[in-house]
Amino acid sequence: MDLYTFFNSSAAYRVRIAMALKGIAWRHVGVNLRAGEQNLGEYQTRNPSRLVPTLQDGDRTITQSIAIIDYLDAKWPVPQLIPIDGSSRTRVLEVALTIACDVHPLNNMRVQKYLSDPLGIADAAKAEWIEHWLTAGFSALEPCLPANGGWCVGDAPTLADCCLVPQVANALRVAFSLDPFPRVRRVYEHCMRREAFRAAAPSAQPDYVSAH
Ligand SMILES: N[C@@H](CCC(=O)N[C@@H](CS)C(=O)NCC(=O)O)C(=O)O
Repeated sequence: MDLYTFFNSSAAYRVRIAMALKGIAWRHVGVNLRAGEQNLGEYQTRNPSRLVPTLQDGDRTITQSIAIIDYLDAKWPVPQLIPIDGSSRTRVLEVALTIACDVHPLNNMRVQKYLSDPLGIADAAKAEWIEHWLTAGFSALEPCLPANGGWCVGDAPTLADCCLVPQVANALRVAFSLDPFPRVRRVYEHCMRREAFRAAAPSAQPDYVSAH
């Protein structure tokens, strides 16, 4: 199974966590977003959104990190990352979609680029933009998370944790303060104690380079 990934893509990071939690072996196929490889012919045909990740499983090509994790859950149900039913399913999806729909897209690379050119937004104003949407997103998440740490929902990792950890990692990369969000910080720290989350981290990837 091939995962088209980039070390600091947080959407790919979600899938890497899911694969590590399930113990699935996969082959790393690097798509260098900084070099614009997502826009090149071969990759664009595979993923017309020109975004990573893409999962290739035999003749199945799957895009969208949450659809990929849902696919993995169906094929390797242990551990189940999207609960089948009940209130925990709803809460897992609430947390995951707050991140994947309401926070992450606003600060994505192509959005940043568009703010610069053609809109001509200066770097300082772009930094404000990022801070603003991170604050809005984490403010929405904070009351949904457990007060005393642990996993986002229930007593095992789920899709919600797969989404939360990469978003926090992104925030820390731009020196965003988690001080107003103690629940977010506690869940993040709890997740990072588990080897699967560390193995999926940007710094553990073969294409990792340390410059931002
Ligand atoms: N909704 C998509 C988002 C994918 C996405 O935005 N990927 C980013 C990296 S985290 C990307 O490829 N960005 C390239 C660009 O902005 O040109 C998913 O969940 O898979």
